[in-house]
Amino acid sequence: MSIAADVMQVQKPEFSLAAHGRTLPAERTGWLTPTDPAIGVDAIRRRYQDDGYVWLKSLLPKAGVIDFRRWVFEHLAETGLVESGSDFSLGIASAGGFDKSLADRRLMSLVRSAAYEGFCAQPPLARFMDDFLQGISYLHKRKLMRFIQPGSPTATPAHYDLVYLRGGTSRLVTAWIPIGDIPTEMGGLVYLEGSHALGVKMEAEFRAMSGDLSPEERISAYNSHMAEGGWVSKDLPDMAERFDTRWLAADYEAGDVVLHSPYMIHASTINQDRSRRLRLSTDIRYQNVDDEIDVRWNNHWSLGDML
Ligand SMILES: O=C(O)CCC(=O)C(=O)O
Repeated sequence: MSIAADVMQVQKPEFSLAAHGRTLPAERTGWLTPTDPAIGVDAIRRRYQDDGYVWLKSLLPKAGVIDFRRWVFEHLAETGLVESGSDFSLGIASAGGFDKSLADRRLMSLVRSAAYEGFCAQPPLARFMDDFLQGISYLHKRKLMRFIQPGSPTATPAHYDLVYLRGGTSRLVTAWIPIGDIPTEMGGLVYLEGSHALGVKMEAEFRAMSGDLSPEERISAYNSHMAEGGWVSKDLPDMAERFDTRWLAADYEAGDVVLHSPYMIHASTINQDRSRRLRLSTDIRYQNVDDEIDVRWNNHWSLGDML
């Protein structure tokens, strides 16, 4: 689909975006604006600053992304997660149950693998991030990869990322990378339109009232001033109403990369894919190497690491 055609896409009538038992009303839902990387890095940076995100179409070679998807599901197959005998690059979920504890252990191995390291450090992305950050880009070691089963209630509540990374610079950039196509019905990220300004305000309010906290607590997402363990809210329709704005969704394709500001509020919706595809994505964080680094992120992701 061309980028111009993407802009024209309309709400698919057969399903509604949903999360945490609530459906997003059409009038509170919109679409992300796609960006062609060919507009150049200065224009991309301007869009990122204006909108709090930039959805870069086909930044990465699609074949490499699909190949990595295949590799991940091959290594999760033993857990019963993927339909046996299917093409692993499709990532079709098995109809029966799977061994969640084994899958969690495998996932922790996969995020420590050379293959994943290579995927995240692939030259088109690394070079782009150097240009984007106007210096040498630093990729945080703690990197997350997530799979979401079709029909599962799992959805990421609304939050902004700085809450988890308050121990260094605020000049951070998150790259959210779909590993395979993630059309809206598969529950990709949704962004609260214009919310990077809200995140800045919330952060200033938090700083103003955090004088009673110890330095460790002040940078922890789980301090006593944070509602619901650092989440802003699980009620996405209520947030859109409260701030009189919309949640922006997209039909992401393999090869796309979305960059978002650490103040931009985002969430995910549930995976409702009728063809039972697993949603697979990674979210990784960059900054300029010369800015202060939050040392708590100098280790690989571990489940329950409270970061
Ligand atoms: O993929 C998800 O569900 C959440 C990702 C996220 O919160 C992020 O990229 O910052």
